[in-house]
Amino acid sequence: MPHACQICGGALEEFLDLGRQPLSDAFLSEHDPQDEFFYRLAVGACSSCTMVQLVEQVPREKMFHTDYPYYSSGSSVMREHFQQTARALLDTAGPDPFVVEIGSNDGVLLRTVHEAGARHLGFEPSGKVAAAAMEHGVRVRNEFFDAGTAADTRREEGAADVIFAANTICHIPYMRSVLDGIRTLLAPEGVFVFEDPYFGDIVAKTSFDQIYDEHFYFFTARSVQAMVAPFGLELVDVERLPVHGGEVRYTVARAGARTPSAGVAALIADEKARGLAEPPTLRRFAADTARIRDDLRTLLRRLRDEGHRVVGYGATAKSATVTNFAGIGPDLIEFVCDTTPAKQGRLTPGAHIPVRPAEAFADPYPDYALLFAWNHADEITAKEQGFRAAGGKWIRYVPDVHVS
Ligand code: JHZ
Ligand code: SAH
Ligand code: ZN
Repeated sequence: MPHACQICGGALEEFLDLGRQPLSDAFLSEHDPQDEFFYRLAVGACSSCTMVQLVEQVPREKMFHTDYPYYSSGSSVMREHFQQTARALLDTAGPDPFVVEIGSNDGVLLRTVHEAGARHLGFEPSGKVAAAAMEHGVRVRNEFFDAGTAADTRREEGAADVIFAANTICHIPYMRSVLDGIRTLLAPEGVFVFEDPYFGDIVAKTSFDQIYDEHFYFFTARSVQAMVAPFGLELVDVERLPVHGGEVRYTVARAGARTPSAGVAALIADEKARGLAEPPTLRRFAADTARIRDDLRTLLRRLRDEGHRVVGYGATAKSATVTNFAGIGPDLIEFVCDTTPAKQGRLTPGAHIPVRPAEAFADPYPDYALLFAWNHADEITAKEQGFRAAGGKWIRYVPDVHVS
């Protein structure tokens, strides 16, 4: 039996197997690295609605819980991005809007909405990041958004004029429940705006590390349009974004409420012309992924054998896929530095590489740094100019393995 598409029930055609993987954000205590949860990380495309998705689901409570360690405010570029996004959402909404965010994390976006005095509510199941938002005065419901909690909110607080989500909708396998909830909560003229990594960019850059437990769906304009239609919703605008390696911001409204922009049809036409979710493209993506894994492993082994010091930069969720797929452990990477207190002093999932504070990077500088947080390259290379000045070299693996 082939696996079934979580959107339409069609047959999934598996095109990439990244092997046995741990939870990407489960950083282990140095004393107790046992008892890790593993699952098979594989991706397929639906032969009917084209949605690209994982073939196995990890239960949501295993990923998103009190100690979830990703804090959105850890990047200055992302803070700025969400401040601008919040202002744009408020500018285009009518008077006295009610703004709801799904996956509000540490309040990186809703802080600006709150400071503007607007009514708002965040849904955030992960306890500590939710508490960080509340400390800034942001209103948060410490719950998963789904059909049930959306209906509660509609009853208690009325309809939402704007429902926003960043890097969250693609994390939710139970999409029919979510879209049912959107249909219930959204005001008649309201908009549902969400942004997530774009499968078109993932293929163009062979950024296979965007594939991990939390990233369940890999959206295209075509698959999103098909996904929302059965719920009386319509894709009315798309905007490409440079953040996180290339994303698309999708604007969805009730069917007939707004005229779709020309950009929607143009992006879908471009995806069809590229054969984006079609077998030849997906086979090439899988082959490119295997080549990058082999090149990276070969390079790291050579550097070790030549006696060079190599450290990782950014204990990203993405790096779990790279290290575990390529067999990169503490024998090849001395440690990974990261600014997040919740990750420091721990071991990376599966690969068990120690995570050290950012200050460890220059103490003293290594010969090479493997840039796991490649999506923040501009921000990081700007602040780490001393590394290059000291003769250090960056190793990148997106879109291919190279040293600079
Ligand atoms: P970053 C997470 O992915 C998980 P990750 C999640 N699934 C998702 O979709 C995205 O976020 C949004 C550190 N850092 O943003 C902070 C430095 O140390 O690439 C972070 O731990 N120094 C929700 O984890 C990590 O790197 C720096 O200067 O792949 C970056 O993680 C900067 C800028 C970051 O997301
Ligand atoms: N929007 C932020 C956070 C992304 S991290 C940003 O773009 O940086 C994804 C967040 O979604 C996590 O904090 C996680 O706890 C939350 N999340 C996961 N499933 C959710 C659901 N069903 N409803 C609301 N939030 C959810
Ligand atoms: Zn489908």
